[in-house]
Amino acid sequence: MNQDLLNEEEQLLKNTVADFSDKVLSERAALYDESGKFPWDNVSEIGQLGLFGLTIDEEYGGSGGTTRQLVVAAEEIARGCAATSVVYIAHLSLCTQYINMFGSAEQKAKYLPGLTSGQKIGAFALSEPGAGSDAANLKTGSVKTNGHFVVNGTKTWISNAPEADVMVTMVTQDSTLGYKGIDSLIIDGDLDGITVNKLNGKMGVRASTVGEIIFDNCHVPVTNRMGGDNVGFRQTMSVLNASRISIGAQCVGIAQSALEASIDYAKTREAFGSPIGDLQAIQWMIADMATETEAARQLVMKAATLRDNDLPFATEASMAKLYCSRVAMDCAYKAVQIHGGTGYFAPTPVERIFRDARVTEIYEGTSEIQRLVIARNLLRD
Ligand code: COS
Repeated sequence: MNQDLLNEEEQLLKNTVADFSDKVLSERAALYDESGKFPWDNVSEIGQLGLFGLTIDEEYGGSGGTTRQLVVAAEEIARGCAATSVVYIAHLSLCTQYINMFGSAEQKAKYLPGLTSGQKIGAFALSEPGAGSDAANLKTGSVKTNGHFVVNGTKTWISNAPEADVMVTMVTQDSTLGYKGIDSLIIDGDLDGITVNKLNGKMGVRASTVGEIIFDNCHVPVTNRMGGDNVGFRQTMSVLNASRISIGAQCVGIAQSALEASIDYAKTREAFGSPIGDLQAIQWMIADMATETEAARQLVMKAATLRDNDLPFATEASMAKLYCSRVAMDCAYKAVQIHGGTGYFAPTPVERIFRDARVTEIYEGTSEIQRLVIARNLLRD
């Protein structure tokens, strides 16, 4: 055990990913932010490090490991490049993990090896123009016919969609049944009847490409449905519960990068005859950022440790997502304040971090949805 309360394996992983983050990801982050291009080289190197296999069964090409290890990796990736961490989490914690948790042996054997190596890119298609927070209200329809589900409808704001080879997609056989009519299908991105339009104009995490997916009489083999009738929504909620821990870790990485940039700047920038770090106003901001970031990290670790021990963790996962996204925003805000005019201009890292942090309060369940989940769980018990 060490100062970070990580065991030997976790610390080794942290050191490896931190080194990659410092030497590779953070060096490329500004350029990717500017270009908005999908970070193929980062993805390929993450694959070579074996990080796409974390928490996925070794039998299917994964590297096994714990949720704690996954959050250690996700935090470090996000510290170097928040956009790359979005690609990572959408691919691993949503798409790959969904198949790992709910796919049949045949589905896992077919899809997981490509996803865990990073040779195939995964996406998770739940949101629709009329169904974001109210996920059960989705309308993308599927009609079973001759060994296929014929899928029609539109998904939107789907991370990784423009590059995706595999899309775990939620559809309904009968929208009047609400959440009970929902199925989850594994859809190959190259099937006929799929059009993906890249969505431009994102405020932050710009290298994490996002798309609208239009299904027009897309024939998906019935063997690509995960589980039986009426289970898709509950499966989806379980996957989101787990993935919210990864998003919490991503927020801690963003907050940590804001803190580190602020400490560096406070040591070198001079005002009133000495480094601004000598000023109490700056010291207090740095102290608050460090305290909040550490508290956020421990909340993520608690949720991860509960999951690793097969204990209920959904409430803590939502608490982690809610609190850590707030901390990411707060630290990004203070980091820009500490940098003053410099921090308001690209390409200072904090200008980018400020924009990157904002979406964490929105995707994978808004802060309002996290509060709803936490309160419902507390009031039900
Ligand atoms: N974990 C496990 N099961 C859950 C769950 C959770 N967090 N939330 C709901 N369920 C289950 C319920 O237990 C219920 O199953 P049973 O009938 O077997 O008990 C079923 O799902 C329906 O639940 P509920 O009636 O609560 O559904 P609602 O439509 O009222 O609300 C919320 C569900 C709002 C919690 C859900 O729609 C949600 O999480 N929305 C946000 C979705 C999201 O994160 N979108 C972002 C897109 S991905 S980037």
